[in-house]
Amino acid sequence: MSQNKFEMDFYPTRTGPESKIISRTDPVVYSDSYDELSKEQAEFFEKNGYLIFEDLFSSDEVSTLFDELTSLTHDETKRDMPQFILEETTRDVRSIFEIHKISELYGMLCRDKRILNIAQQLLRGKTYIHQSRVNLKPGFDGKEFYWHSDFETWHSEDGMPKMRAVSCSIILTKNYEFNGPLMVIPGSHKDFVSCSGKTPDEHYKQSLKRQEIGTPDKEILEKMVAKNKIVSAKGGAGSVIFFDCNIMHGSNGNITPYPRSNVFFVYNSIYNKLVKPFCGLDPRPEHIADREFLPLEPVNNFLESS
Ligand code: 6CS
Ligand code: FE
Repeated sequence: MSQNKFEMDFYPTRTGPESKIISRTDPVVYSDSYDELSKEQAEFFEKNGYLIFEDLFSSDEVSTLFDELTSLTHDETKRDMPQFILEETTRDVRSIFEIHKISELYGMLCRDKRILNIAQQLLRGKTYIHQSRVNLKPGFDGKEFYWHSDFETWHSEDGMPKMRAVSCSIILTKNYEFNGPLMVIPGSHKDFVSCSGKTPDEHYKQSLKRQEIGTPDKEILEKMVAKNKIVSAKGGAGSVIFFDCNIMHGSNGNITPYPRSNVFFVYNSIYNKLVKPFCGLDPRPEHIADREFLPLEPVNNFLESS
């Protein structure tokens, strides 16, 4: 029984020792008008759960973003802020959450019409940032992100009712096949993997470094990959990957000298605002899941507006 008296739990998870598949009952693409995305692009996203846009941002724009990121990560005083997640075994910065509030430049970037308009079409209507982060995955020491569905966590630990959110990942340093690019299982967004186990208190303190609870078991993963294979979302700096909130994804560690730094904006529909977490625990902190939001308005170009 969910903790939300008035909210049906359509995707119960972490309710016991069993892991099982629940079919998705939510649409994938909410709009049936084709302005930002062509019909073919919308149909590809509906079927596969992701879309890659090569060179959506120019190399000049990306180097401005990367310079800002470099100054943030080199500022030792920031490293102890709650938004900064360090790698489990080193003091390397693994992620910076709420980057759209910490940095005015990234705050404008998430409103840039080149990406916001795509999110608004996929989700039909106004959106807000549920979560933003930069995953740095530094050279030599960047650790992996094990297979998971973001929605499984956002539903269970943040109280996100339905699958009406999309992630936009902007590549800041080239994602080669060998430095830990995002890997997705195409089509896996149509099955909700209800995970076994129980959410520990303050789970995010562990899961953002290395996630175990809320990950699919191996048998289910093997079946998903046998059916849909794995796609590595490689791309040059400035390319963008949109992926559905429920697609099964992960990324390998990085032992090469090439950092794999991507910024992620999670757009949530204003009609899908968070309720009480379905796991029954207290909501996660606002820098991980925003609960006070203003609908985003698109800007022409993030550089002209910041
Ligand atoms: O818990 C979360 O919200 C974060 N965890 C992962 C592994 N991906 C989504 C998000 O960054
Ligand atoms: Fe994720």
